Amino acid sequence: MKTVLITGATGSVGGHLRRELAGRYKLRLSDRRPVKGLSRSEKFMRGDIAKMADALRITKGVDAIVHLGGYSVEGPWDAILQANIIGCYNVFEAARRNGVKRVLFATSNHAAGFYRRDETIDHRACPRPDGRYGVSKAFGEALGSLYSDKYGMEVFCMRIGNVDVRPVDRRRLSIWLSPRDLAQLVTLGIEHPQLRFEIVYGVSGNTRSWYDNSNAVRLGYRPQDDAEAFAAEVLARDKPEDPVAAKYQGGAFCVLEDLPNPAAPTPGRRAGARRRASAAGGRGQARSG
Ligand code: 15L
Repeated sequence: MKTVLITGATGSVGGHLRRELAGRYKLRLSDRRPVKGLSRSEKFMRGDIAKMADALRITKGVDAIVHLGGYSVEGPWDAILQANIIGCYNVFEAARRNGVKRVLFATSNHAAGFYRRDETIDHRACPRPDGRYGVSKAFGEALGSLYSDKYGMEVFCMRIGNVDVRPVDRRRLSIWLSPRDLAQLVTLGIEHPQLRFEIVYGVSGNTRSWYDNSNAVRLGYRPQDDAEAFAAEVLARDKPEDPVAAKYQGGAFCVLEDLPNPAAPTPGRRAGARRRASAAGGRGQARSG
C-alpha cells in the first residue's frame, strides 16, 4: 500500500479527504497543530512547512504528496508569504531532495478568479489571481511546472473550487466539489501512470460550471455529483452579492482587501472601481498550449 503525505491535514479539505481515502493508502498527516482521531492507517507528523528542516522530515520516504497546507483564504501578505510561497517552495524542494516524484498541489479557483462568470475557461487559462492568496496559488502552479520540466517530477495541480458536503450559495453551484469527487480526483492524481505536469479543475460535474474540465476527463476523471441537485434550495435562500463580486468567478475574493484599498468600491469610488474591473474583464482570456 502506498504511503501518501497530506500536508495541512487539519483543514476541512484534509478532513474530507481522510474520511474518503481511509483504507486505500497509508496516510501520513502533517500540520502545525495535531490531528485528532487517528485511524490505524494514519500517522501524524507535526511540521511547519515554512521551515525547510520540517519539510524535509515530513516528506521523507513517502510515495506521493497531497499538498493542501498553507493559508487558505485572502489575508495578510506575511502569512501568505510564509505559508504559501516559502512553504510551497519548501514542499516541492524537499520532495525533490527526498526523491518523491509525485506531488498533487491544491491550487485554487482564485488563481483565476478575475475571469468573468460569463466566460468558460479551461486548464490553459492564464492565471488571473483575485488577491494575494490567488497569486500564491499561481506561484505554486508555476513552481510545479518548473519542478516537472527541470527535475522530471510528476505534478498534478487541482484548481479546487469549494469542497463541502453541499454547495452553500449561488457561486458555489458553479464551483462545488463533493468529498467523493475530491477523493476520485486525488486518487487519479496519485495513480495515473503517465503524468508530467497537469492542471485540472477540482470541481464536481456541475451543470452551472464555469470550467471546461476536459483535461481532467481526458485523464480519467468521471465526477459523480452535480451541484444542480441542490440548486432550488440554495437559490431560495440566496442573498444579493456585491456587484463587482457578482461579475467575477472569484466572487468576494475580488473585492476583499486586507489593506486599505484606494480602489475599493466605496460610494464615491464605486463607479471608478467598476470601470477598472470592467476594463480588466475585457482582456484576452486564455493562452494556448
Ligand atoms: C478557496 O480557495 C478557499 O480555500 C476556500 O476556503 C473557499 O473560500 C473557496 O476557495 C471558494 O472559492 O469558495
